[in-house]
Formats: sequence, C-alpha cells, structure tokens
Amino acid sequence: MSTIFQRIIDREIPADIVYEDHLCLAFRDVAPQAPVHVLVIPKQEIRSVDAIKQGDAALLGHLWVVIGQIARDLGVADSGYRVVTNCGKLGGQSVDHLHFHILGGRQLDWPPG
Ligand code: D5M
Repeated sequence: MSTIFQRIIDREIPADIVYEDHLCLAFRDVAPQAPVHVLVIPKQEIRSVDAIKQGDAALLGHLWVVIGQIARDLGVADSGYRVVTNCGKLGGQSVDHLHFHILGGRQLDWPPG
C-alpha cells in the first residue's frame, strides 16, 4: 500500500509544496513543530535511513544540497536550523518513506525528546 508521502508525490492528496525537481519533493509539515517545518523526500521509494543502499549515494547527496537551498530560500539559514530524520519505531518514524525534517525559526532544544 502507498504511504501518504507517495500519494503526495503522485498528487493524489494535496500538500504545500515549496520545492520540486526530478529527484525530490519538499513540502510543509502538516503539524509544524517550528515556524519553518518542511519535509524533504526522495521521489524514489526508500523506506528509511536503514534502507539506503550504496547506489543511492548520489541521490542522498542531492537531497543535502537541496536541504541547504531550501533553508536559505525560507530564510532560516542565517539564524540556524536543524535537519532530522527519524528511523524506525523507537526513532519516532511514523511514515515509512525516507524524509528529512527541516526545522527553523525558533531556538531548538537539545537533546530532542
Ligand atoms: O514524520 C512524519 C511527519 O509527516 C510528521 O511530522 C507529520 C507529517 N505528515 C503526515 N502526513 C502529512 C501530510 N499529508 N502532509 C504533510 N505532512 C504530513 P516522522 O519523522 O515519520 O514522525
């Protein structure tokens, strides 16, 4: 069964998209935890960090370049921001499609809960 993120990629459900190219999509989180909270996902189906393979290295590099670009475009790069990916049940992953959270626009605590 498709994940909710695959359905966003396929335009079956709407999302507030802030960036798209042939490899990835970025959209605002539906339950934002910071003034800026964007999810960056590969269009390729990868379940989590744990499922990344050597052949995905170029794609992952591209995602990191895009993450930095989005942070600059949304105005959080100068003040600072956080990039998070949750992996598996204890890691707090709730959608089984690899995604990177970009969080910014407020002071972020450490360690995370
Ligand atoms: O993060 C999964 C994140 O996905 C969580 O912060 C909510 C967000 N989410 C779930 N459904 C949607 C839709 N439809 N649009 C935008 N954002 C969504 P995780 O790290 O897996 O807990």
